[in-house]
Amino acid sequence: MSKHLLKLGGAGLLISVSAMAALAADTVAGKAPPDPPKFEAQQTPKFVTIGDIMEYKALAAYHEPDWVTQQFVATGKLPPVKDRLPKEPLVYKTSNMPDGVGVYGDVMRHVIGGRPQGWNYAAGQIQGWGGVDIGMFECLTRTGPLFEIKASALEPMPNLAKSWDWSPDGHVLTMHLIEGAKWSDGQPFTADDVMFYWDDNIKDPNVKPLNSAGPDSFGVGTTLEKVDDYTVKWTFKEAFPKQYLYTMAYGGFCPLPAHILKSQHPKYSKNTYDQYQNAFPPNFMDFPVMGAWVPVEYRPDDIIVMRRNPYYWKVDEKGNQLPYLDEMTYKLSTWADRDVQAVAGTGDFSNLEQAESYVEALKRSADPSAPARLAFGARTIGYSIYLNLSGNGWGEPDARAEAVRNLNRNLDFRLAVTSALDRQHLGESLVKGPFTAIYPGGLYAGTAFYDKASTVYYPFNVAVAKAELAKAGLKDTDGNGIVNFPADTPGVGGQDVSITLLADADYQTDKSLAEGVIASMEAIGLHVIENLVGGTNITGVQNSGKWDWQIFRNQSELISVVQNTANLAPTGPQTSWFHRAGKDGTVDLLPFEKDLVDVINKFIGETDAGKRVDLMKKYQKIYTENVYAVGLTQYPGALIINKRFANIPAGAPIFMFNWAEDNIFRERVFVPKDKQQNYELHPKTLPGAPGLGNGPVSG
Ligand code: BQZ
Repeated sequence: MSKHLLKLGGAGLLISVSAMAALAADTVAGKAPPDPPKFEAQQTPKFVTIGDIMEYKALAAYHEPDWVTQQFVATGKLPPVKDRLPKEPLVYKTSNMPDGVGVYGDVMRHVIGGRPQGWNYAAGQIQGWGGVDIGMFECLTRTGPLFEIKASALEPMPNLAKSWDWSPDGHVLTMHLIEGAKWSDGQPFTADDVMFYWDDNIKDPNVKPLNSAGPDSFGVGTTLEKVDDYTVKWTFKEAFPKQYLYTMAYGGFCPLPAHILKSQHPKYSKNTYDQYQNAFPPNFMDFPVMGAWVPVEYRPDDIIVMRRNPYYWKVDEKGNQLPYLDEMTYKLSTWADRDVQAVAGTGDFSNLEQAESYVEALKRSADPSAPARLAFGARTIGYSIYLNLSGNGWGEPDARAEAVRNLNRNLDFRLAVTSALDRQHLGESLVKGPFTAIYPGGLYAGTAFYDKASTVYYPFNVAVAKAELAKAGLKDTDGNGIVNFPADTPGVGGQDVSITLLADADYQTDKSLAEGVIASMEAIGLHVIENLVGGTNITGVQNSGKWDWQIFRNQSELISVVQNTANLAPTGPQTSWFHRAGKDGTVDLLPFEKDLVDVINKFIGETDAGKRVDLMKKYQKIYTENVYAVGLTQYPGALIINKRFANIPAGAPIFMFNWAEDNIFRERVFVPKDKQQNYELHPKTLPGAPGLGNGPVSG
């Protein structure tokens, strides 16, 4: 515009300067975001390759805790360890273990804010988060530990899938599963478990696994078939879509035991889908897993106790069967209490992620005699306002909600919302100091694919926000300080604009940010109403689409890009967190969203590193210029671990490709003999037979 005005000459110029001043005052102008404040406390990982960490190899001899040999093997209750392990176990290399080969014993005492609904992860049940599901369910590949992999060698780690080959044209991926591995009840793990997870859970429209992997998460039109007991074959429409190997890690493809679940599935029984989902309540103990620990006891609202898996298929280079820790416990409390107990030493682990607790935690752990150490990682905790962009019925909106969706789909409206936010103040209202950074939205500053020059930031400016609201057709027609829907808006014409804001009641940070957003919107005449939902319900509400706006703690795709890449845009009907298919099964993409989907699909099939970087620059520009979501703040998390634990990798972020409960290889963590405590609740016991009310057994 200004260029236009300048051409007008003398008189025009006079008008133009004041007009420009007036216009400049109220016209939105994107600019480069400010650099995050320097944060010296951040630790750096020791970068390696995957080959430096692990391999699959048969060893000459294997070992286990002496009490297992004496109480279970010698008494014939268990076969010898060598017969419980696969042909070639996964072997962790000593050189990558910070404190070397460990010793058996002790427990890691977690405190969590979630509550278990049951063990049926495949049908979307929650196990309580906080590392419960991450520890129980192993996946085809693994990505948590990739924070320590050199960028030039970055690729998903093999896990249950020990190797894979691409066909020359890149459309077929043949995947080789670990051979001879067993579930924790001794039953064989085979391709049938993988096929049951794919055919009867991911592909079954009536079933939605936890963490929302849907068939489109692996590419529209992708197929999977069994070749033999230890080989499966993927066929993709795209060529070399290596991205999907990341999606096959935690949360995307973590098979559950077909020999336990199949008989409860409606396809193979008289059960309804509801009965299938609820077939394994939390008091169904010794539920078979491929993970290192098995749930043996559950006391509602109190605790989940897990004992070592005698069939765990990973060892160290000395042939010691992992894990080293015999027990894992999860105290059922609150997320805030997790920090308090970890710092106090009554709990052993916490992801310090709620900025409000930082000062106290830092003060307490600064004392040399403090029981826990606290280590900051990169700025990978970030919050956004997600605006529901579905204009074709996702979440069955009423007239008011429909009107809000149409506003959300209006760029001027989104420009008003983003310009009304004083992010500096928002961040400092959580915690003072160099922690929080202004986050415009999109990819995070400090991450691999972030490009400052491609990031558009609309600074805080109330006058601009109000002007943009007016441009979106919103004026306060009844003078009560709240703008009104235009008179011709179906069903709500002339009424005050009111917007619901979904937020997770279990996190102080989510609530603080919601209050900050509500106050900021009130200042420009938008009436925002908080809808706090906690516990196991929030995930359901998020997926239902029954919300206008939500405070969202961003997931890994905005940090790593390569993890869950498909979630970066509505590449499929169910892949986006805030724009899913409406009644007719289609996603009513906005024009710039079509560009985002196109960029992401190109990225998924692109193998050239330089082109991938350029694609992400384009993504960031389109995302931030169009305020696809409204970024709020970004800050580093800190890992709090009790000082008696060894083998904690340096610089492990609490969140990047996955949470620290995965990143630190808990199966390799140990407590030196002289530091071991008597905290185990069921010492020298192993999981018993799967079943309701069962529990741990001693030899
Ligand atoms: C970490 C994590 C391990 C889920 C969950 C929880 C759910 C979300 C998210 C985090 C918790 C802890 O996060 O906050 O520190 O232990 O469990 O799974 O917020 O409500 O749905 O995405 O991971």
